[in-house]
Amino acid sequence: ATGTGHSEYTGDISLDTTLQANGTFALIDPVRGHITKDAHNVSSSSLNSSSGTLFTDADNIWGDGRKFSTDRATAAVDAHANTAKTFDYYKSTFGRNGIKNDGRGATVFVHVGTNWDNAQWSDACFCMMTGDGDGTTDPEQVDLDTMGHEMTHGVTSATANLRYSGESGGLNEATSDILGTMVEWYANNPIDTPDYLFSDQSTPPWLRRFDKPSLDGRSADYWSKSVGRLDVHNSSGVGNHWFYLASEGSGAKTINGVSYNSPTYNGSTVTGIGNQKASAIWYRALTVYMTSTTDYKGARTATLNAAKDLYGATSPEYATVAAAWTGVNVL
Ligand code: ASN
Ligand code: ZN
Ligand code: CA
Repeated sequence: ATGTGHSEYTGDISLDTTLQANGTFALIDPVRGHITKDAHNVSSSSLNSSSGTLFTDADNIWGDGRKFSTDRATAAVDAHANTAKTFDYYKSTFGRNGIKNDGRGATVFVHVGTNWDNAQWSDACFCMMTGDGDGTTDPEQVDLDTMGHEMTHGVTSATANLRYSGESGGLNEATSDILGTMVEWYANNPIDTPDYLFSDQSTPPWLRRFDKPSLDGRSADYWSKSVGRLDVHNSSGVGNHWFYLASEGSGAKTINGVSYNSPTYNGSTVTGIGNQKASAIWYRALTVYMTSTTDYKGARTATLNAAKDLYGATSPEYATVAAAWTGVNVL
């Protein structure tokens, strides 16, 4: 069935739902297979796939469009639709049929924990868990780039399986930030407009950014031999900065009303190839060349191999991949 959702972050949208035998509609996506449940504030560490309750509704019109809504279905509208958008991004861009490329849909939980200002993917329950934000400035963690980020953790687990510590952990996080942000570019929603800011809607003004990751006060702009000792959400800065440079090039630029200014190591200059090509190169590197122990030096090799496959070793795309890594001090 096709319902109507009054979402928090993307206005009024259509929702793929299922009419059940008892005459009520449920947040079961019949096309992509994911289902969306209320965790009823159970904590992330206590959840499993059979926890919580499936969202159901009599008239197939869901939510009230408000952040911090008292209507518990509102966060579910965004979570359900943005999971569908992520599925569609992978299918139409890369021909990937779901997280494991086997058509199986995940379980999506909203209202996890109490004032849990986070979201995560779990391989164990094949589920995404989203919290309600901090209760003051950060609303429910169900916006497009966040859902794209968490679902991409599942894709990474099913492919390169980058170990979640050290430099491979930074690459794992960068993969989720990069491809999660590409879901936002794919959706091209006029309210949640595409940008190079991560979690800008649910953690305003943003949680991380790609042009100069160190602006968050924690993330690395460049590789150094100690970068793998940072938290994985900060060593990811090297990969995120590579993605911005490869996509848009070095220097200052305003895109969709947001100003960026991306520095490079040793003043090297990079000419951008656009984020579609840069992300296609990353995805091929992730799914064909990276392994659980790939580090930043290995990522340079993996993306160069991917660029060679896709565009040729003498292409401008190949040259940009190399220049962008040099720009983040991965040599
Ligand atoms: N939102 C975080 C992430 O996906 C949650 C975590 O660190 N487990 O990386
Ligand atoms: Zn993550
Ligand atoms: Ca964003």
